[in-house]
Order: sequence, then C-alpha cells, then structure tokens
Amino acid sequence: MMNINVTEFESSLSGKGCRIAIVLSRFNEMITESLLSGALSKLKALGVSPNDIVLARVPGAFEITGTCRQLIASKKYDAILTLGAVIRGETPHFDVVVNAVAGGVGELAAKSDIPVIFGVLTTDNVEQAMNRAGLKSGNKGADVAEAAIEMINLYKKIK
Ligand code: INI
Repeated sequence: MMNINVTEFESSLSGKGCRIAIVLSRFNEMITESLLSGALSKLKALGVSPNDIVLARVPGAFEITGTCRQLIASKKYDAILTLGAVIRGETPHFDVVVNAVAGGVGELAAKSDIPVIFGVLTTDNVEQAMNRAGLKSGNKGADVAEAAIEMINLYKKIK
C-alpha cells in the first residue's frame, strides 16, 4: 500500500449504548431463528445491552422493508438489522421476493440516516441456507450484527 497520510474515519466494534432493531422473517423459521441466535450472541459479545434490542417478527421476507421503514420513522434506533431466508427450491416466485426485499432494504439503506443491514439469505436450497445459518460456513446473523455495530460507529464518526 502507498504511504500517503490521509484522515481516515476509524470505526469500532464497541456496541455499548447502541440501540438495535431486528426485523426477523418467520418464513423458513428453523433457519431464521438460527440467524437470530447468531445475531444476538454477537451483539452481546460486542457489548450491546439486551435492553437496547427490540425484535419485530414478520411473516416473510417481503414484509421486511415496510417494517424497517416504520422502525426508521420512529427514530428510536441506531441501526436496523434484517434477517430472513429466501430459498429458490421452495418458491416459483423466488426472484420476485428476493428482488423486492433486496431492492427495498437497499433503498432504505442508501437513503436513511442510520445503517440498515441486509441479513437475508438467498440460496438455491435448504442445505445452503442451513450452512450459512451456523451449520458450516459461519452464521450470517452474527456477521450482519457485527456489520451493524461497525456501521453505527462509522456513521457517528462521519457526523
Ligand atoms: N418468504 C420468505 O421469507 N422466504 C421464502 O423462501 C418465501 N417463499 O418461498 O415464498 C417467502 N414467501 C413469502 C413472502 O415473503 C410474503 O410473506 C408473502 O408473499 C406475503 O406477502
């Protein structure tokens, strides 16, 4: 890397005082509950108090975006964490649901003043989803929880 000094916004992974809202989709519940466990363990490990975490369960991934919008409007949270699982093998309208949730959450993330983090698994089959929900390839819930804390602290530094 070139050695030129610039001012860098340094984030941190301290979750102390961070208020987090989680939107959890119930569809493919076994997988999404496992994502939730991963997220909660990581938030705890990073110092977030359970008193500062709220959870909104919704029927499916399609309902995630609207719920995020309500939570953002309440102005009570420092970040919104979305968790869900859309599995191709189980739905002919996989692409419709994926595009809706990725586009919806993506737009909110780009436009809102707080981080809105995308933790919706989109996989071809249940096995892939289970692997990413703690069985083999880590737990996406934990990954996005860490991303939320990093982004909260980065936004605070930039502001
Ligand atoms: N919702 C999901 O979260 N994952 C899926 O795999 C899924 N499938 O398979 O259809 C799914 N559908 C439900 C959808 O998200 C809405 O809840 C429903 O259409 C009502 O608006």
